[in-house]
Amino acid sequence: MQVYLDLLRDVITNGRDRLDRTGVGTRSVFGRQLRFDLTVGFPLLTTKRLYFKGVAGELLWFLSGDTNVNWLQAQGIHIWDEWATETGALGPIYGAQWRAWPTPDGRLIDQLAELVDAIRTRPYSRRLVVTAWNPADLPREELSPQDNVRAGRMALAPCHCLFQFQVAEGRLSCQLYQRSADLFLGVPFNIASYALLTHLIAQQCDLEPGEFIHTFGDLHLYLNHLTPDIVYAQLERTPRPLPRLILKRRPPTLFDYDFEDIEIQGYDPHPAIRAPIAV
Ligand code: THF
Repeated sequence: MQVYLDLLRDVITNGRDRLDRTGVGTRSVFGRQLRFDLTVGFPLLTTKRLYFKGVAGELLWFLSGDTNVNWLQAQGIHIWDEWATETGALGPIYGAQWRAWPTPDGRLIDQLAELVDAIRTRPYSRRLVVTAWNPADLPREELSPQDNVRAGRMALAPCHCLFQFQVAEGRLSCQLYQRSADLFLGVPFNIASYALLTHLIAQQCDLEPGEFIHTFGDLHLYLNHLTPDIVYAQLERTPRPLPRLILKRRPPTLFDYDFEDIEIQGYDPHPAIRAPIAV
């Protein structure tokens, strides 16, 4: 994960300081890309301990189509609390768009079920795309997440908004377009999440994982992360060998995975680094 540390330095050196919706302020660049070869190890950050249970739990929650934080909270995962209403609702965010995209004629499109079917039956396809960017459900930027949810809109516009797969020589690769990326807190999470998703879909389609390609729009460091004990502390650390992902069972469908099916082996990270999240 040296490439992650290089990207931190890139944003520090080349970024422009900008205001943002949250009011915290960021240093940001526009347009970058990281590539991870999933055959050499699982891309879980080693220069700080990453909360993998949170990564896996969030992905299982997206895959189930759920958009309410109650299930996450019951698992002890609190990464979505800040944006939810009193009832735990987040509006039609990722889970809803992935599994139940509403059409004008009243149908619901299960993009992920259709994706798995397409990979199996038309592996040469160049249309293996899933999008969470549904303009009809986007929040109004001047309102709070909770007020948007109360009005039936998403709490937050999708950050990781579109992804595409490619099959070549029995390997499944995934490329993500992330329009807005919090490099210190969110990006390590997002890398692990899409790498895990690629492993799960590959298993379901009798393929081996290939590459994960992470393409960024606005890539930023929040200014309150640019401190000696947060970003600069991480830059002092030396990356360690990558862990491996073991899938212990092959469930009947992509939607039947459980925490116990997913195991990380050989993860020996530097200690966690706490940082405030911009809401
Ligand atoms: N908003 C911001 N500002 N950054 C994000 O990364 C982000 N997301 C999701 C939605 N809005 C965002 C939420 N995902 C953490 C990680 C991912 C999140 C939100 C929060 C976080 O705080 N991680 C801590 C550990 C948390 C814990 O142990 O409970 C960490 O140190 O990694 C990106 O998609």
